[in-house]
Amino acid sequence: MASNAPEEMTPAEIESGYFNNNAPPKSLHKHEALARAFIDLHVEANRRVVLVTSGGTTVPLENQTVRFIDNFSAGTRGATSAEYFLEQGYAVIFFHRQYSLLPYSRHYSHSTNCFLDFMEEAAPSSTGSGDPDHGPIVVRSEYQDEMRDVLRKYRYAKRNNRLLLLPFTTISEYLFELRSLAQLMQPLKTNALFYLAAAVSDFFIPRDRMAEHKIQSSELPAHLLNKQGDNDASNNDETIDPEDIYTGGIEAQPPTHSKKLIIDLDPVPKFLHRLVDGWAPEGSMVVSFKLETDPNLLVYKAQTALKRYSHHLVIGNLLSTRKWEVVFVTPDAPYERWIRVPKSKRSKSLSGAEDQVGLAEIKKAEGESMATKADGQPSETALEGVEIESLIIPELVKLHSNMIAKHEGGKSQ
Ligand code: PAZ
Repeated sequence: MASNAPEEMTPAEIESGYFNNNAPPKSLHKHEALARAFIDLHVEANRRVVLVTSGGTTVPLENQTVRFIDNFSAGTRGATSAEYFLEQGYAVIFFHRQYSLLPYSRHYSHSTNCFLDFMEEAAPSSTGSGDPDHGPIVVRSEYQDEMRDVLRKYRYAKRNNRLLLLPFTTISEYLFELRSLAQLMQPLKTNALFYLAAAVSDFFIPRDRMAEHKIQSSELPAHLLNKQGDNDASNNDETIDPEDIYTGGIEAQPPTHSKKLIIDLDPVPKFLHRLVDGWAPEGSMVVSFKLETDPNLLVYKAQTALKRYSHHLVIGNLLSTRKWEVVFVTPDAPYERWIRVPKSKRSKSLSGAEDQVGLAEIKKAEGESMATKADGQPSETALEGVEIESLIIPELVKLHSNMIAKHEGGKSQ
């Protein structure tokens, strides 16, 4: 039977095409079992559960992967948001890129905050017990209060089973597990929230076109050629219409020179449609993120995503200002709402560009700022070193509560 061209396929056909042609991750069953037990516990307690996705997905170039394409995301947004969701009483499934930032431990991990800098060796005990040359390792006095606070919150979350950590690495692992997790969340009904902050690859190499072994950068002797069991894309003599070749605007034409590695990537199917319309529980809330670098595009792209997938909220952010401002784009009034950390409370960021704050909004409003202060936002003096997630999550929780109330109201009529 001839299959439809991708643009004519229904979302359900695209789903089966993808999941039938790519291998499920080895960890799928184990993660499903962990998630099922976690969800059951919180269904029983009638507690809200948020699935936070965090960090970037990789795109392997070889099946036995030596090289892969990756992206910038460190998982700061996801890990920080997870802490604020826990503070709001949610249980959190933290579905994250392996080795990216984690809730709580993020305060003391990775190169900028090496945990060793927080410690010192104290003087050996004066009581004479223990080795006089070996003082106990302690947290430096200036970090005691902050670390105690973080440690208490972390231990509370662990002791009360409020946080489930599930890792992914590749785009394929992400998609298989996202589908399973969303389906497992069905019994949560309106208590389920999806907070999709991961930076998911837009392009990938399908399994049937992926090299088995490490791609070679120099010619091999003839007797070693074709013994590698590669699914070499160059054997495919099907001609592709130039219209179908996406160059990302970088090259007018695909290069034809030799000695270049040309990687032929397919677009990753857009599964948000299926999440909203099939996998996620009815009445649950779905929030996606939209990242752009061009201020002129941000609001437009967020609005387009909202229209296309008919979900509940798109949170737009610019790469350069994401730690200080985001825009909530909703299907209902006020449609576009900016949340900003006040100027005096912005953390310093080496990668950010503070002079770009406001550009995405100002351009759109032709010089007029449409920024609204988040309702109930603490006063400026109370906002020492504010993380923008501390403003985003309470606003989101209000929207989720409104959705639940509406749903309940609708049922009782
Ligand atoms: O992980 P991080 O804090 O460095 O970055 C967060 C983010 C920019 C990846 C996230 O806020 C986001 O926009 N995620 C969606 C990206 C996208 O697919 O458009």
